[in-house]
Amino acid sequence: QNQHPILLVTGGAGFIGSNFIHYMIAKHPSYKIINLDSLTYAGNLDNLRNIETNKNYLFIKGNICDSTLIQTIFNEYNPKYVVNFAAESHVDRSITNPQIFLETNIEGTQVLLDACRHHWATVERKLTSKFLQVSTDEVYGTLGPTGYFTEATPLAPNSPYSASKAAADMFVRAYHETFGINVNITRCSNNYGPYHFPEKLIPLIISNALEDKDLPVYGDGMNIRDWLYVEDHCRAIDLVLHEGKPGEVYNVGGHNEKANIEIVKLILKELNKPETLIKYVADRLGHDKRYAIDASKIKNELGWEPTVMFDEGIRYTIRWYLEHTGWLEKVKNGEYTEYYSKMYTKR
Ligand code: NAD
Ligand code: TDX
Repeated sequence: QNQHPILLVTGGAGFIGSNFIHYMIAKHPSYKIINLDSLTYAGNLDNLRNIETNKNYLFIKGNICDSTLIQTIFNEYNPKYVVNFAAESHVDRSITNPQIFLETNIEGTQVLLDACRHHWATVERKLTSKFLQVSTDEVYGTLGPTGYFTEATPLAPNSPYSASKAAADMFVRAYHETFGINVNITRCSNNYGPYHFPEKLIPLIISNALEDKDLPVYGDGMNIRDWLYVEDHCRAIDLVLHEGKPGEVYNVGGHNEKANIEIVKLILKELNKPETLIKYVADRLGHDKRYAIDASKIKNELGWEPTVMFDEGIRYTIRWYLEHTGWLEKVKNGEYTEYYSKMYTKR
């Protein structure tokens, strides 16, 4: 077990989870990685094609809310580490259908925590095993024109998505305080990079611009997000998993604040497409104005800093999409087309 630690990754077929599995397989060749994913619309095994046959990798299709399945996996594989990415992750979908966000994001997290509680009951396991919850800066709510979220910022979620992530964070905290299991929570800002599903701003804009379709910009386009290249996030998770202090929360961010409209114009410029494609549309309900992360704790305690500059990361990402038009076309299947027309027609 110590020589070949078992890492259970949930939601590993999604955007960040699949990038994380690629990262960990290369970084820790002695680890056995189990990817548990229910393959919702956002789960895509094409993200993992080149490692499918790796002997250190196993995929299990299943739901994190299924406590019987989770117990079976724990009994059979005895994971040392659990990293929970599995979630409903899109704010707009949480506005149209909040219920599934409660189920997956809150109940699912609690089911995983319960398995850890039962399987890591000895003092030794409490010290050597870890549950890492991949959370988000959105749990802190929204900022005015200045200031940053620190780990001490009170939670004030504004969307059903962020409310469900905040509730899950509270369960993680409670299981640490009450049952003594070793946990960390990471709260990261907006990620971008390969395998990002085209319901999210950056891949949606790239995908529409390539087809010369309207580029929907919510409100005045002046909402600000702090963008981080996905591999920098994966490196932060790896570091917190191995070196994070028990029970601690770590913010992760790019120090890279950009207004949405800036991003859209930059993508248009890179693709040599006209700004006339931009279409200002009705704003998102409860739209958070600005996110910005103070990542000094993870820098001072664990030595983590972002390494990919935005200009470089976004160019690489655009090139990736240009070189993976087959991947993009495949994910824009029936479900996506239906979602897209519901979301954007007459908006
Ligand atoms: P994603 O939507 O691309 O992927 C989610 C994955 O979870 C999919 O593969 C999906 O099939 C799987 N899944 C959903 N419900 C499940 C269930 N009940 N059981 C098992 N698997 C299930 O999301 P993402 O953007 O990769 O985000 C991953 C995690 O990181 C989420 O927890 C999200 O809250 C968090 N996060 C995301 C960002 C971001 O910018 N994307 C930033 C900070 C934090
Ligand atoms: O078509 C669009 N037009 C638009 O103007 C879309 C999809 C988005 N936007 C705006 C809304 C946001 O201000 O762009 C910004 C980014 O939107 P999203 O890509 O939907 O991301 P966001 O809502 O910021 O949330 C993301 O970052 C934090 C992830 O989806 C979350 O899972 C993560 O927790």
